[in-house]
Amino acid sequence: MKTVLITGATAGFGEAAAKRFIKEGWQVIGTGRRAERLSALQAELGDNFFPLAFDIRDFKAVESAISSLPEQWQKIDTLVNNAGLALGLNKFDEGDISDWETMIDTNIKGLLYVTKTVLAKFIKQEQGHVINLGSTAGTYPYPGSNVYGSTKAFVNMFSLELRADITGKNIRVTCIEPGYCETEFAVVRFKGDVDKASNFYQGMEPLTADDIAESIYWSASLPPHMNVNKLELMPTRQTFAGFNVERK
Ligand code: NDP
Ligand code: 8X3
Repeated sequence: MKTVLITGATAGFGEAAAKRFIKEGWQVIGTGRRAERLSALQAELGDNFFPLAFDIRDFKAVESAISSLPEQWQKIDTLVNNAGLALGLNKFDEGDISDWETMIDTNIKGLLYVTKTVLAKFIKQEQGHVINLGSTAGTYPYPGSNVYGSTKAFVNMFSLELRADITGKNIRVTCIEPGYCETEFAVVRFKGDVDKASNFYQGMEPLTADDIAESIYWSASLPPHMNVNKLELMPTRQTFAGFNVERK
């Protein structure tokens, strides 16, 4: 039986992906800070789901959680680096420094910490797959995306850099880069303002967590000689920001 470790399984893409992999007969290690949500998922999904609560911003916590896995959960085939967040939609000059730090610590440093820890297993096993959640925000700018979009540009690029570094080690690296998708993402971004979050997606039929779970599972389930380098997905009603021209 194959095992996938999914960071951020307490909501959104991570939770949907956990359900998708379980349905296909995989073992799933689901992580996140909200231990009670992980326990609820275990109750729903059964013994093939293993809850592992830790904060990805804390390297020691990452190492200790992953090394504490019971024997039958130690071999990991696929890592889904999904945990992440945006905070605020302010223009850069009105941005909040602690929000920037949280996004950088989570989306960049946390992702690196988990990758380093699990990659050591992949290198020993001579097999593995890292699937990162980048974003269209890492490729196309929009007002208010500044630091968030830049953290995702890091993820998009790091995915290619990692693949270059581990060539020949039989390890796959994929970056999934979605556009607007309605999860708890906007509720977190707007700091609990549920109305503002749902207005963000009004009338444009955003992607769903299940859509993204499908793309994650598809990338993971391809024959081992196939590597999806990157996969960019958008709702049909979303296109590119385009250039903004200010006329005198
Ligand atoms: P959600 O807010 O629904 O879920 C985010 C998950 O990340 C939660 O499970 C949360 O768990 C976890 N997480 C956040 N911070 C930490 C932390 N410090 N330590 C551990 N886990 C953490 O968002 P989505 O499912 O929409 O987003 C998932 C990923 O996809 C993110 O990286 C996001 O940037 C990216 N993305 C989202 C898009 C969208 O439009 N929704 C589009 C493109 C990319 P907990 O709070 O329990 O710790
Ligand atoms: C999330 C997509 O466009 O809301 O990464 O920033 S967007």
